[in-house]
Amino acid sequence: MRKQLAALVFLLVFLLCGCGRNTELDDERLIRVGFSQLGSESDWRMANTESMTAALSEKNGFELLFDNAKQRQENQLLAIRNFIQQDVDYIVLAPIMESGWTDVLQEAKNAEIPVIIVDRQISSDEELYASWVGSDFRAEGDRAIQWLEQTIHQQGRDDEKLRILHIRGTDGATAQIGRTAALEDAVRENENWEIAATLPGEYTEAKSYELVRDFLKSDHRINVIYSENDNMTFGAIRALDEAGLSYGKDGDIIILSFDAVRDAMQLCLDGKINVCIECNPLHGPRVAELIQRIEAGEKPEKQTFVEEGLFSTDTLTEEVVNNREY
Ligand code: GZL
Repeated sequence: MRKQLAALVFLLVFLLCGCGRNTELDDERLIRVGFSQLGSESDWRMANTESMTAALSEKNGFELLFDNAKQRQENQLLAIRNFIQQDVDYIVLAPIMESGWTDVLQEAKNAEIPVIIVDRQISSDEELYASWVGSDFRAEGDRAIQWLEQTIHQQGRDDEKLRILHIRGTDGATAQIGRTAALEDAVRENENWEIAATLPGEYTEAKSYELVRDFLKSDHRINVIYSENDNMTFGAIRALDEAGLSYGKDGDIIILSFDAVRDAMQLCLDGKINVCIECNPLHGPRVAELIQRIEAGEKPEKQTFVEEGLFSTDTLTEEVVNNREY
């Protein structure tokens, strides 16, 4: 009788401890994660990669298979299929754009490999991924517009014609969609505002510099630059300097810049950028926690938005800049 009872207890303990996703996983085995990063186009992206690779490290219990797609969606699709072939435990995807993922995510689902989406969103059915973590990009844009409306009002310029140079991020990226929509809606609502030009800067400093330089050859009549990331702002500033135009706190052109990476925050402190709208890249710990929760048998929420703010040249301090993690 005692032997039967002991066997029953052992069986119960064995069954109970197998409640996570990988019941055959013993504690020592590393969780194998395939991470498809879209590229290395900006300071923000480098900070994101650093955060992800630091969190999904061996000392944290992970074996990371990392792939940099160099800004090409086809490379991300190849990487994901490779991760499936290697039978990883999880796939993490930082998608370059929202469309084009359904087939490959269905393949991952068929292989019973959970997928976590990070940063930009995808348009595929949410049943094809376990969870998404990132920013509310429309809210970022609305935050920028609210600051601009308040600033123009405080300067007594409500009745002045505003010509806005819009430097847009990669077409189809959720960040571009949200930030652009906020600006376009604001221009419709403010009859004195107009978009002088929209330049497709693709989030890079080099492309933005070329486009702004060429624009300024034929048109200097702008009061505002709405730049959808800091690296494009750096390129624009280089072109403004070459054209001899003033900008920032004491200049003729107001600059709004998204991301709030350290170099942009320093320019904001120096009065060169009027406002930095924060976009938090430090998703590594959140993704690692999501994976651990799935391992423990939990079903995490489909979406997690990160907290973000805004820093203006009037309120920013040296201490805040020095304490920036990225
Ligand atoms: C935003 C991210 C954008 C950043 C850019 O979450 O997707 O891509 O704003 C980056 O700097 O290149």
